[in-house]
Amino acid sequence: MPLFRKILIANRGEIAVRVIRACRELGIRTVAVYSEIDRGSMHVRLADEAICIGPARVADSYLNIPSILSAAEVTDSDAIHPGYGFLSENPQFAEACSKSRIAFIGPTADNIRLGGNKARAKQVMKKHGIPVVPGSDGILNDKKATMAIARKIGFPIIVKASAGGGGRGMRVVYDEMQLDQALTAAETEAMASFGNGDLYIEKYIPNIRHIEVQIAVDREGNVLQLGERDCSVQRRHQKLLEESPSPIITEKLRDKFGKYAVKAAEALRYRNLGTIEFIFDKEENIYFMEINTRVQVEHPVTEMVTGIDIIKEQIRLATGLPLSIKQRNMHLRGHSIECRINAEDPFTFVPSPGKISFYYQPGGPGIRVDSSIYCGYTVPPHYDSLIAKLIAYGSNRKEAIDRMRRALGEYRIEGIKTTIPFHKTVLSNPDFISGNFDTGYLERVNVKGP
Ligand code: MV4
Repeated sequence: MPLFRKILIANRGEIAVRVIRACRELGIRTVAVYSEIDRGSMHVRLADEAICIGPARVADSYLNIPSILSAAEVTDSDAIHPGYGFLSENPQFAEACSKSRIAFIGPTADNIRLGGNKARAKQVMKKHGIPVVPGSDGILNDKKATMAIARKIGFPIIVKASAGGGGRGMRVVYDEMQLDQALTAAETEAMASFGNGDLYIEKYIPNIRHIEVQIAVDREGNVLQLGERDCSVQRRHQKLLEESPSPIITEKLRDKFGKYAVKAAEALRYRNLGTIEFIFDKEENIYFMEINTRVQVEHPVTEMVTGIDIIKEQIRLATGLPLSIKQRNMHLRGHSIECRINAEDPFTFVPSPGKISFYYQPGGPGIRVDSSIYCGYTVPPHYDSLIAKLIAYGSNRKEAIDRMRRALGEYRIEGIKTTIPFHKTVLSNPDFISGNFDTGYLERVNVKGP
């Protein structure tokens, strides 16, 4: 089966550049789309063709389905890669692509729909014997019944939005007295954020590690699991640093995570790239949390330790080709860490858009930079503040840390504030170095300026 001839990338920034790179290696032509403010962006310069899709506001450009489909039609593109964010997890968009006879490079619309219905996805997992956190069976109906469930599972509990993500519509409830108010607040927030107020509850588990497993599935349903990523270094539900493998996962546990991930993909009849997210607690319990139906920001750490180009694999799978490697031939080698470089104040995380007046990017052994910035580029205020990903590879975790620290020291971005100083602090923190951290780590160590 021939690969696509021409792919339109419905995204911007580093992920658009990342997809263009994969396409070029595969011999596929690329079309960049851009908003009026992104005319001078790197993805526009690197693609074979570029087409303006509207004003800076995302609703008018990167989220504008008719505009993007028109761009695909006029450029005679045969597929669309959605990247992450924007339209990547919009089932209507995936369906609209198919209706226009354009391949959507991602899972099926039904996969996306189920991934976006977290209470339902959890039920499917439970039915197939994958452990889930004890809680309500599906979404909540009325407050009286909810109180009974909460009493049964025991406080603290956590209220979550079924359509949720990014911590919105989420509330931790420590006693009965707070429950009613928390439900009202969570529902209002979920309704405002997702247009859907459905909630579910589960036991709140303190001091968790966020462990996720990358999967890739072909048209026949064969599943490859590419090992885990540890994404426990996060602040306000924003991941800041990820690594693979996790420093606390043994071979035996890795096997368990991998088996659950494969089983989850099969249970959901999943296709293409995805990530199965788990909660891992102090007692080494593993619980399914949710499935992400897109390529993720942190995919490079998996690429470094598996040697598999995940984006090329994703494009091949979307064409209908089989997996390029068998599970038994895939081995994890070495260690990789990714630092997200955001255009933000490194200690308050307040966005810092503006013009980059000087730029020097690190390199040398084991260093990779995925970015879309250059000297003279102006970071616009309209979009996500991620401007670069600094990825280090080493034969072991220590070497990866040493290389990351060395690279952070070389990196020069002037004119705007970035999170580079934050990462320097984390990479020198004894708890981080010993692998002793969880999702509450940043709140506790209270990382301060140099
Ligand atoms: C949890 C949890 C503890 N117990 N679920 C889910 C979405 C992700 N962004 C955070 N999530 C969590 N789910 C159960 N059953 C802890 C988190 C969590 C968290 C919760 C409240 C405040 C900050 C948090 C930071 C990381 C993870």
